[in-house]
Amino acid sequence: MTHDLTLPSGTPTAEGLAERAHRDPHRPRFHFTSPGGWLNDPNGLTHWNGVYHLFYQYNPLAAAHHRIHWGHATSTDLVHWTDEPIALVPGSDGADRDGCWSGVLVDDGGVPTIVYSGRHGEHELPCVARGSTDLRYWTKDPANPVIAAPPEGVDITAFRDHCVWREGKVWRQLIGSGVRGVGGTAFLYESDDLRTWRYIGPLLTGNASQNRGELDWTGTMWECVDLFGVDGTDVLVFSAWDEGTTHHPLYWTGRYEGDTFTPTAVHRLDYGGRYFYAPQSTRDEQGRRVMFAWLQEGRTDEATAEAGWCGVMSLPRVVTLGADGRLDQAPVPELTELRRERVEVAPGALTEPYTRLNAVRGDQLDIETTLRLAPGATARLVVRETPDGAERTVVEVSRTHDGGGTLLLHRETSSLDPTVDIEPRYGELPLGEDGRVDLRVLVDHSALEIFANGRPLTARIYPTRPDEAMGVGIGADGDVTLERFDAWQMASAFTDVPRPLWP
Ligand code: DQQ
Repeated sequence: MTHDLTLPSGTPTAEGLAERAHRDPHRPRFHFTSPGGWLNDPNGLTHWNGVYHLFYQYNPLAAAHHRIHWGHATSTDLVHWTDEPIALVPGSDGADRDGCWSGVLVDDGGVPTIVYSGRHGEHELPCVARGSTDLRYWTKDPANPVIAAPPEGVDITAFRDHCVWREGKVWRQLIGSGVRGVGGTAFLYESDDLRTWRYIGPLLTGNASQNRGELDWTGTMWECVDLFGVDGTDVLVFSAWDEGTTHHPLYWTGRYEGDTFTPTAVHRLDYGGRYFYAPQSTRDEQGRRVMFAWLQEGRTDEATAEAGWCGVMSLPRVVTLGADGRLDQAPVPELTELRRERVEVAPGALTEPYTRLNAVRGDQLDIETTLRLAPGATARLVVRETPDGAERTVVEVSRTHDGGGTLLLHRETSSLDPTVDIEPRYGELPLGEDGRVDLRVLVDHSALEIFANGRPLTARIYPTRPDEAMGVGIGADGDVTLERFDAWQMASAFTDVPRPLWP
């Protein structure tokens, strides 16, 4: 295989990337990361003959988004991953000369088939590749791109990313886009053979003039559209994008019927916003809806270039429909396999605003707690705290006097490095009976995933003294009862050696 080593001027070279990545204290150890270089969206998610396949947007040459390849890893348990040969490399010329952007994998009568966005210049068009039976080796279709241009007569903001499924005797496909001056959209196509596509029309179009600047703004383009049914409701997930800015993942609930999606409501998918971006899901062989997304960096391009790697894949999540008609999310139960020593805290009232738990320490932790909050009360869980308390990350759950709840992540003191993102993140928290909150916090070096009564908040944190920022504590203002608290050390999911950039 030959690789074009041309990188934009100023991009650090690939030399030592995997070694540098491996040494970085901010690199997670039980979340999937690329061997080095750049990782973004999950692609081609599938559970094929008992094996989970995770493909991902990958640049093995630098920790920068440039001439994106498709990396590939497999797992039988969603916990331990084996690096597989790179699946797609941009062509020396042709439709994907400048990158193999996001897409999906479908089973075409037993032939694994990838539908992806080939990038050429500043544009992306749909391409197809067929795989060997073990999904390791891929042959691009000579007819690529299989759709020559976006729909005629529509002034679009962009055109890329795919959701493809079999419906009766035909294939259907959504391509993410946006109608200039109107809003984000998903264009619907139909095909008999995955190669010749008939344009049907927009499945649904958002209104970009509504809620601009808000946390549920639907943007001017929808990236990575994902349509699926869950527990009797249809869901259309997309990532709201505008003029090069990746805003946040959202989802519509509603009804997909015929050629349209009739929406009921739009919701935030993860309160971390861009830290859980471009999600993709698959229905696994157990019938579960399993979702992954890309945890973007919150440090500068210079810092990531220096680190030799960037981008984290979320933990796999099971998505179900909650009683309130919104999605509930939880890490797959398989992850408990990595739990090691457990520390328990005795139940009782939390009477202090803060108590350091000297028995719990670490930067690889899984914490599960059940709290009961009276009206007006706030409970807090602190992680990654230095002994002097100068750096600490605070997860807060609150109950207002009128019965509402909030989940809030304070990152203002997560790092004393003035160049990293320390903006707080927050969202609405549905409370259980008597103010009950089931809170789970997974800490994996710079990656943080929080689940509060099924609502997720994902983010990144970069303490400047990572070896000291191991402290954990709890506290409350107001009347809070701790009904349960368990913390486990989490084992690493990867062997302790650098991984080859070109497996
Ligand atoms: N990332 C891909 C695109 C997609 C975006 C390029 C979302 O296909 O729209 O790497 O992060």
